Amino acid sequence: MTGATGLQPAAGVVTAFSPAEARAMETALKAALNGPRGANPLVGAVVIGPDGRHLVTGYHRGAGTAHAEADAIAQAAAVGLDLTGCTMMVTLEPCDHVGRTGPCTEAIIAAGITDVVYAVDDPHDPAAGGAATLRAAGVRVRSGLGADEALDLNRQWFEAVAARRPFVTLHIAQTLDARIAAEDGTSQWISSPESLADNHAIRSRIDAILVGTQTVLVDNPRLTARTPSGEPAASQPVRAVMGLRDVPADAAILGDDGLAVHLPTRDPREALSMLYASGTRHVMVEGGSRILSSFLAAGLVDELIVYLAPTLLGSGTPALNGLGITSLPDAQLWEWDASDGGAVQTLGRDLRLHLRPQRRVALDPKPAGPQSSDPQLPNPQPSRGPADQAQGGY
Ligand code: AOF
Ligand code: ZN
Repeated sequence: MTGATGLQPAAGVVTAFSPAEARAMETALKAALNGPRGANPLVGAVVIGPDGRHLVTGYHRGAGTAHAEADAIAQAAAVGLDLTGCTMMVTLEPCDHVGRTGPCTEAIIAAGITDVVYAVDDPHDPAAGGAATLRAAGVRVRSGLGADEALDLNRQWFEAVAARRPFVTLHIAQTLDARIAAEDGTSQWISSPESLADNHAIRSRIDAILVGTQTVLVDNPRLTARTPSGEPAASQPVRAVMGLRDVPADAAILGDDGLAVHLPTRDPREALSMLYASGTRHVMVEGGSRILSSFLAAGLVDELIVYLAPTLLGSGTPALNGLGITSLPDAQLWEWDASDGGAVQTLGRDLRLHLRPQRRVALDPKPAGPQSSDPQLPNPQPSRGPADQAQGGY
C-alpha cells in the first residue's frame, strides 16, 4: 500500500477521496478476505455516514449468496440503521444484473445511499454497467481508490474472466511425504474426517468436480457432495471425467442423476473450454496425480488447497508426477492465501494449506544483455508452458 492514507487511486484516475473514505476502503478490502474464492470475486463493502463515521461492513460469502453491498445494506436494516445520504465504499463496481442474486445498484438506490466509491470496474459482461445506472439515478459515483489492491485481491478471478474459462481450485489430499496412495493402491483415508468434511463442503458450492479416467478406473469414486452423516448435500456439482479411455458403464461416478460428463481430452485447456461452454464457472480438480500435474504445469490453477496428513508412507503414488521443471530457478512459486479462513488451518489431525500463484512480477524491459536467467529475479508465475509436460496419459 502506498500514500499517507494507505490507498491511492490507480494511475490516471483523477479524483479526490477523504481520509475517512481511504480508511473505509481498506476495511472493505480486509473484509473481502473473509469470503471464499470461486465463481465470484472476493468483495467487501463499507458504509460511512456523511460525517465519515464507519456504520456497517459487508462482504460476499461466495456464489449464490448476497453480494457485499446487499450484505452491508441488510445488516444496516437489521439494526434499523437509515443509510440515506451515506457513502458506500466497495472493492468492485456494484453489479447491475440479476444473476444468482438481485442487482446491487437497485439495493443501493433503494437504501437512499447518495455516494458510491468503488475500486475497480467489473469486467464480467452480464454484471457490468452498475456505475452508469447509479449515476443515472442521481448517485455520485467515483472509482479508482484502492484499485491496485482490489485487482491484486482477485487477480486469478480477473484472469479467468478475461480468458473465459472457469476459476480452477486444485485439491490435493496427501501424506507428509506428498503421497496420495500407498504402494498397494490403498488411499482411504489419508485425510482426517474433518478434512473430508471440508472437501465435501467445497464440493457443494462449486459447479463441477474434475478427475481423470485413471482415478475412475482405480478408485471408482462417487464424487458426490455429502454431509458428514453421508447424506447427499442439497447442491451437487457436475462430475466430470477427462481422458481418452472409456468410462466403464458401471462406474460409480456415473450415478443416476445425469450430472456426470466424460470430456474426451487429455488437454486441460480443452477440458476447461468444454466445462465453460456448458456453464461451469468454478471447477475443483481432484486428481489423480497426472491430472493435478497437467493443470499445474499449464499454469491453470487459481487456488491450491492441500490437506496435509501427519502420516508417512515412504513409497507409493506421489501427489505430482512432473511439472517439466528441472532446475530450481524454474520452480513454481506460490504464496499463502489469507482468504477464506486463512493460509493454514487445523482440521482434526491434518493441516489445511491454502495457496494461490505468486503474483507475476512486471519486468522492466532490459535495454541490453540476456533477458532471462537473472538469479536476482524471482520466477514470475507458475509456468505457462505446454500442458503435456506432465508424464503419462489418463
Ligand atoms: C457485486 N458485489 O459482492 C459481487 C459481485 O451470480 P451472482 O448474482 O452472484 O453474480 C455474480 C457476478 O456479480 C460476478 O461474476 C461478478 O461480476 C459480480 N460480483 N458484484 O456487486 C459482489 N461478488
Ligand atoms: Zn451485486
